[in-house]
Amino acid sequence: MSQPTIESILNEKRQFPPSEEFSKNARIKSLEEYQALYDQAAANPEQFWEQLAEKELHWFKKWDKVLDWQPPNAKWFVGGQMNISYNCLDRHLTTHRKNKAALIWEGEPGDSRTLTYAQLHREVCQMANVLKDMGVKKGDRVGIYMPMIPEAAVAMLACARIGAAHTVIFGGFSAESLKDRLVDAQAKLVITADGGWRKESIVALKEQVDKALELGASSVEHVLVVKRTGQEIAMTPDRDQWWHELQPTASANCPAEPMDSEDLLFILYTSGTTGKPKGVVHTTAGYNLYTHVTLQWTFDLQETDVYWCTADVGWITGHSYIVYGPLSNGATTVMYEGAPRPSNPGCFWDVIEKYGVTIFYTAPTAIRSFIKMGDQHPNARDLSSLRLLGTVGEPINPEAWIWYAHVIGGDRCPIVDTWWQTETGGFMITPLPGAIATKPGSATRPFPGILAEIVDLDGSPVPANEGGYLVIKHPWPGMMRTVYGDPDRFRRTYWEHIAPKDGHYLYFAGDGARCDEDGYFWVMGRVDDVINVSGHRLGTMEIESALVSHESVAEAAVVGKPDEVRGEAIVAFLSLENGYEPSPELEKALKQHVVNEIGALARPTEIRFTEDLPKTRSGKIMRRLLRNLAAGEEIAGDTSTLQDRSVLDKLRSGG
Ligand code: 6R9
Repeated sequence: MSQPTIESILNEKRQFPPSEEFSKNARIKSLEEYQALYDQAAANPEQFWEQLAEKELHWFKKWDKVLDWQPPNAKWFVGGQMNISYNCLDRHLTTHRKNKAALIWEGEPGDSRTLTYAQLHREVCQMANVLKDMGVKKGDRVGIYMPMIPEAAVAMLACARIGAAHTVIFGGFSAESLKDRLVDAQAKLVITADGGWRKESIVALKEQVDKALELGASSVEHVLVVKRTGQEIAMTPDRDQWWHELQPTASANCPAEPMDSEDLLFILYTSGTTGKPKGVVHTTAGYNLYTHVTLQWTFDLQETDVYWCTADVGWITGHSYIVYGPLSNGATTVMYEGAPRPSNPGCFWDVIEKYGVTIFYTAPTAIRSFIKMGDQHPNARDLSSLRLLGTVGEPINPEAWIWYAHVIGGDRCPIVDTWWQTETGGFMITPLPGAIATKPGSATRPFPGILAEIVDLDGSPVPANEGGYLVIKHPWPGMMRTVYGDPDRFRRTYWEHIAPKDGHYLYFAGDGARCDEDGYFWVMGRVDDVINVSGHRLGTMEIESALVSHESVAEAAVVGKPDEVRGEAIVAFLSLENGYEPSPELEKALKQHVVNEIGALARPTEIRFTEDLPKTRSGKIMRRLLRNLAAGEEIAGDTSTLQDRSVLDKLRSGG
């Protein structure tokens, strides 16, 4: 099995057109139909989105203006009022969907729950009322630190319902990371659970919240705790409340607050190129419309589909495509608390068989780990309910794509490889499965309304098949609006790397890509200091800051190296303070230190001690060389700017 290298992807020429059967029943049935939508949207994006906003969503008040674009600040549906929780719940209750399954949940220990639209609406209203009673008001921020249980979705929708912005923090983050995010967002309340399942063990979530508050998350006044794992936890009187004690008496009547289109919906923190994660800001109406339409067309949603996205709600994929996109469409969305592990390698396939999942959406890293676990697990289950597959998070190597299509999809299901980001809100480059022939390893063509291009640093388009920077030329409704509390960073990070072209601002995604002669995009990966481990974005600077905060570390440089299953693995090069010597114990302690500072997802795979790091004459660490070293490759390119060549020689010889 190999990683997507330039060679393997350049040599990939296979094409998979949709079957006639699939296209015939699809929402968008042909390349011509896609092209017509694309052309119409490109000619007049505002009109394109306006028509969809009218047709697809409920509005309390119509907008005055579709787009107000003062680069880099976009406002969509200015003057309009709506509520995404209303669009996800209330409007389905007057239809045949009232008693349709909204959320099917499968727990790690084998328990399960199904909530119909009416039941989900009821719980959301109850939690919204509890939040109000606990002092949460429109405009406040609420932290959500939860396992994958229905209450995570209930909490998000309850916040949206009363106009409080949520910031979901992935349950794998440490107390320290949780604290940083709660402080940055100035969260007033945190919704958590006693614990969550991680494979066979329990993660003590509430304990982490207690620690985060001790560490200085002083804006937090109250904590609402859902009982999940049942272990003994500390409850601070007046500050902490149990959900199961408040729910029974909470009123199920809570009308959705009319929100302005551009009111803050949520903040989601993501890694960037500095040590401090950025709070990506998404607002109400544009995000609702964008996730709604992209899901409907890309996953060709039909009324009877059972749709399962395996992401965690702590990431953007969970926000857009477990909770908001599916529910806004009135679909049935599956949520699974477990994870494949040696003792239960077939658990995903059991879920598909048990619920008759028709659409399955997962990540390349998961696919590669299934390949390792063996075909016997999926082969022993009935996967014939599946009709469409998706992937997201990193480039998929053609070999994994082919395996997915064959072993999981039975050569019958189209694969949608969706390229997008926390910042984009929803899918940007993706096949529409009834219309676009797929090529393994390519996310294919831009979604209608998305004007994507590959350019050089001056913003000039590069010729077909040449590598360059992936940019977007026109605003779209789901785009991030700013970095929370730091508009300057927003401008610098996304809008100033590439020069504006002919007065047009270009959104810089941070990815390198090429576009082939058929207009298909091939995303190659990050071009900045962000690495992608198992589909999770991590800033190398974040991990370096964590390492140098340890007393023994003088200097640290972190790079990614290719990894068969995870895509990239974390390698840290360290020099130590005087008085410290490299040892296996210190290595272990340093790895644990990173886990404490950031979370288990950032644990370095490898630590290499060195006397000095290779630097340029101006003192910049030459990461390019370290990447070569970590991968065991020849040092590529120019090394003439290196300050001291002997550093490199020592590193090569392992010293
Ligand atoms: C949705 C999500 C975004 C980064 C992005 C890119 C990589 C995501 C991809 C892909 C190639 C795909 N990425 N999908 N690369 N093909 N289909 O993953 O958001 O966590 O913000 O990561 O992930 O490098 O820039 P996020």
